[in-house]
Order: sequence, then C-alpha cells, then structure tokens
Amino acid sequence: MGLKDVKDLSMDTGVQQMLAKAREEGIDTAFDRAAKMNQCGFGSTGVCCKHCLEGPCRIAPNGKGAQTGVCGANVDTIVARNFLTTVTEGTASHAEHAREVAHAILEAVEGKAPYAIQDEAKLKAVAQGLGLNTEGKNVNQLAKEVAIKALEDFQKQHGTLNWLKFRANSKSVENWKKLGLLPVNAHLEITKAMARQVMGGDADPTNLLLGTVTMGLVDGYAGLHMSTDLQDILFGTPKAVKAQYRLGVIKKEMVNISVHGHIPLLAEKVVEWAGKLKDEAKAVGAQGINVVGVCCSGNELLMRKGVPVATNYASQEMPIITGALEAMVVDIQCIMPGLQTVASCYHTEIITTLPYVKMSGATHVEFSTERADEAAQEIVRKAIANFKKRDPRKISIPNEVTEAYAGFSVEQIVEALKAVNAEDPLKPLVDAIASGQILGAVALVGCTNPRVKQDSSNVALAMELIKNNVLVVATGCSAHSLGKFGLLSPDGLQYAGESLRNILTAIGQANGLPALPPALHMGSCVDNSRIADLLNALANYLGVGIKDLPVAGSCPETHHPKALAIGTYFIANGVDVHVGVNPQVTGSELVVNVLTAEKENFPVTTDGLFGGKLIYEEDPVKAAEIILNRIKAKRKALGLS
Ligand code: BF8
Ligand code: SF4
Repeated sequence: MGLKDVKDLSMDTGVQQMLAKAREEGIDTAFDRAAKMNQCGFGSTGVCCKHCLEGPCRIAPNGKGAQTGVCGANVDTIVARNFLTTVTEGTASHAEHAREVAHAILEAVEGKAPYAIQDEAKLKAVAQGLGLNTEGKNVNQLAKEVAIKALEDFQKQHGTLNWLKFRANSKSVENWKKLGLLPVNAHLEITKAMARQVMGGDADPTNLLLGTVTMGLVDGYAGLHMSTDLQDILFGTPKAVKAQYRLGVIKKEMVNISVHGHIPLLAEKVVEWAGKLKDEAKAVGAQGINVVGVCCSGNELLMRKGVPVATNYASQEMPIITGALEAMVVDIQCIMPGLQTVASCYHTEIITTLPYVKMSGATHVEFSTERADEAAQEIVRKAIANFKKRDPRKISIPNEVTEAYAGFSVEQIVEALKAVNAEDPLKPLVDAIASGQILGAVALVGCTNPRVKQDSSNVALAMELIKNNVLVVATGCSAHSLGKFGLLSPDGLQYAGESLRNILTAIGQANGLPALPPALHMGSCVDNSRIADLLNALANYLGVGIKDLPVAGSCPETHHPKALAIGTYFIANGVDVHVGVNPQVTGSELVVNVLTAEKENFPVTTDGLFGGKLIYEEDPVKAAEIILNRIKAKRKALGLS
C-alpha cells in the first residue's frame, strides 16, 4: 500500500514538513506505521477474548460460526469484559499518578525530598474540604495530614474515597450509593475489577459495565481530582499565562530538551535545573537551555510556567526529526516505544526515568523524589553534552509558532468573573447560559491518534461548537490542537458566534485583555477534574444535578485507555461523552445499547441510570450536531429556550 500524502496525516504544517523529512531520511513514524497496520476485525469490535488459555476465542460476526467462547462466554460478556479491562488500565494510570504525588508531598514535608509547598491557600482549601482542622497548624503539618488523607484512599477498607466525599456532587453521590457503586479504595477496586474480568469471574455484561462505572469513579477521584489538588498544592494553582505552540518553539542556537509524559515531579525539576545550568550550556557554544513540552508534561509546565509546547501525542517523534533536540526526557504514559528507534538516527538522547518504564537502547537516569535534584542535573548535563554532537546537515526546524493563552484553573476563571461581578462571580456565566447567549459548554479533551488526520477533528469540532455559541474548555492533547490553530487566543473569536464573542470580549475587557479566547485551556488530562469542579459549582449554584446542565464532553481523536476512563467518570456524573474513534465495543448490541442508547429505547442504559451517554461518531461535524441537540434537550428540560 502506498504512503499517504503528508498533508493528509496532520493539519500542522510543521509536522507535515517533518514527516516529509523523515521519509527522505528513511525513518518510519507513527503515521506511516498506522497506515501499514491492518486492523483486526475481531479486535476492532471487541469480540476477541484472551482472558485464559482455552482461547484466544473470538465470536464470528453475523451469527456464522462460533457464537460463544470455549467456556461458554457469549459476545456480550466478552465485549463488556474487554471494555472493563480497558477502563481499568486507564484508571490504574491515573491512580498511580495521584499516589506518586501524594507520596512526594509526604517526603517533601518530612525533609526527604527537595520540594516545597507553593500554594498555601490551596492547601488550606483542600484540607478544609477533606474535613481537616486547619487551626494552629503550620504548612508542613497540614500538608502531611492532606497527604495521609490521600494515601488512605489507597488503603482504607470501609466507607468511600476521601476525595470523592470532598469533590463529588451530592446528587451524583446519592445516585451512586443507591446503585451500590461507591468505591472503597483505589487499589482495592482496581484489584476487584481485575478479579471480576478474569476467566470464571463476572459474566453478566450489564454488571460488568456497572463495574466500569466504579472504575470511572476511582479514576475521577483517586486519579484526576487528587492529582490536580496535590499538584496545585505542591507547584501552585495555574493562572492565565501566554505561551507559544508548535515545532517552531525549538531553537537552533539553544540546547533543546523536551519533557514528555505526565507527572510534573520530574518536569518541574528539569525546568529548574535548565535555569541553573545555563552557563554550562554557554560554555559549549549554545545561547542557553530551552525546555519545551510534549503531551501532558507539556500541559503541566505550560499551565504553571508558560513553558512552550512543541507538539502533541501523535507527532511526538517530530521534535527529534528537527535534528536539534538534545534530549527527550520521559516519565510515564503515552510514550511511544518507537521514540528510541527514531532517536537512534539522530544525536537525540531519549532518557527514561522511572524504574518501571524503560526502553531498550535509551539512557536511563533513575528519578526518585529523594534524588530529584541529582537526577535533573544529570539529565540537563547530558543534554548540554549532546549539543556538540549535532549533525548540521540534519537540522531543519519548522518556523511556525502560534501564540496561545492557558492557565484557566477554576480559581482563575472565578477570578476573571469577579471582575464582572465581585460579589456573585458565577452569576454572569449562569445568566449568559440562561439567556442563551451561551448555549452550553463542551469540554474538548484527550488525544490525537496517528490513525486520524492530526488535529483535524479536534479543531473542526471546536469550530462547529463555538460557531453555535457553545463555550469550549479544553485539556490534554486536544487543547494542544486548539492552541496550534489559534483557538486559545482572543483572535480565535473571529470563528465564534456573535453572542459568545460578545460575552467573552466583555469578560476579557473587564480583566484588561482584548477578549478571552473562545476555548479556555484548563490543563492536562488529570485536570479534567477542574472541569468537573466547575460543573459541580454551576450545578450547586442552580440547585440542580450535573446531569441537568447543558454540557457535554468530547474526545474527537481518542487513543488512550485513560480517555475512556475519564469519559466513564463524566458519564457517571450524567455528562454525555463523545468519542471520535472506535471504542471497540461494536461487536455487542447489548453493550452498545447500554452505553449509547437514549433511556426511552433500551431497558438499562447509562442515560437512564446516570443521565449521560456515550456518543460514537467519527465525523466531527455530525458529532457537533448530535452534541448540540443533546445540549438543546437539556436546556429544554431546565425550562430554557
Ligand atoms: O493524558 S491526551 S494522548 S498525553 S492520554 Fe496521552 Fe491522550 Fe495526550 Fe496526556 Ni491524555
Ligand atoms: Fe475463551 Fe472463555 Fe477463555 Fe475467554 S475466558 S479465552 S472466551 S475460554
């Protein structure tokens, strides 16, 4: 099969340029690998089971051939079980992220790790939210108690998650309690989910799908919320910040280091030491050290420090192909094993840092919170040493950069709204929604996927929504897509409907800006918690449930199990969630109906149980139409026109 034109692989012209360069240099990238991969029809529809050695078993389509596995499991059981496996993987990733940060805080306050609490106001707010008495306690005492509360969410044997009690919407909690879905502790629930999906475990497809909802709650509270809250305490709550996007942020005359992965414990230290060691970079002939972000580590640094973002998931190999990247330092999640193969054609050093995330051929510099400074110094010095190893014939850096605003934490949004109404900051937003000036809000979240033309669905969907006066908030690699194409900048308002443009201009001007951008960047994937907090605040303000709000979530270019775990969390709260890539459940009519049918059309649906459903639509314009119709139906149910 011939290779696709690079213009059909990514909207980003810098990425196109690098893809062409890679092909000239004989290098395989994820986009070309995706085109060469024949997808298996059984796997694509979720009907292949390899949960035991009697299999693998696969169910033949259209009733022709085997209709059960050797053990007798039917297609519904197999598909539901596979879906639970995927959601469990996503949840485990986020829970591990949160636990690492909790542990880091504990070590920091005990003087064992070189970090200091940056945000005392957030610490106090979180402590109070967790029901701790804050009186007369110093910062370290209080932070220690918060970290212990966090670690309890991985240990307790009774009750439910501390973070769920703290952050969840009370109406949602009542519903989960009634359905018996409340998680006890993250590790217990992840283990239980593994135990129920093993051969001879849970065989009831609907019950298995309810199991995914409990996983979604673990993901939400012991993953997303806990990570965001603790990271804000440790590194500061984001405030509006201006920064740059695209491969042009890589600078020829600098030592370039890209940080890639998710947990900011490492990335923050790399930035710190890049600043401290710039004279050493000058000594090798560079002008300084330039740290650029990739994926969610990029988001974390962008949100808190305005560090520029080179690119998002599907094009993570491209910074290497510029020939000017001295090191790519990675921690965990969304790190393509193919990076090392690409790097071996250049002078770039791939540096892995976690003992359980290594890559053969890559350099490993062990990172632990205790030796965070030593590890970060070693990494930065390796990058400096690589500067002289560049091959000048291989250097070609795309020159485009796009300006964007980020840093829209809930705290920052409320602050901005206070400039309009100091006493009642949510009122202007609620009034605009009630009057129809803002039709609703959609969170554009998640990934890019080398199977989909990069950024195209994320951008097209956002454009459709803002044109229809829907406020867009964004996280993850989806936010990168919007950033690259100007939708995180006030200039993007030219694409917005008139009433949305007016309100965002008014709020922006009240804050001394020309306008707010049409899409507000709220952070990394764990920061989807911020979106949930905003929804909870709006629901409480209006005295309704989150399920009643005219809002939705969308992940147009899904690739990772984490995205499905996050989606499940939002569906559990009654928010519709769109995915633009096949979620691999279509082999079971029952599973498809439970997840995607409207409550009138099937006996048991997530729509009926929670008020939110899954929408699977690959065409972004059609997806926008479906989302808009659901938003309009929710407005109608609230008595809004
Ligand atoms: O946690 S958006 S591609 S980098 S999974 Fe991965 Fe998807 Fe990017 Fe961040 Ni989220
Ligand atoms: Fe086959 Fe059942 Fe084993 Fe799955 S669990 S591989 S369906 S025998």
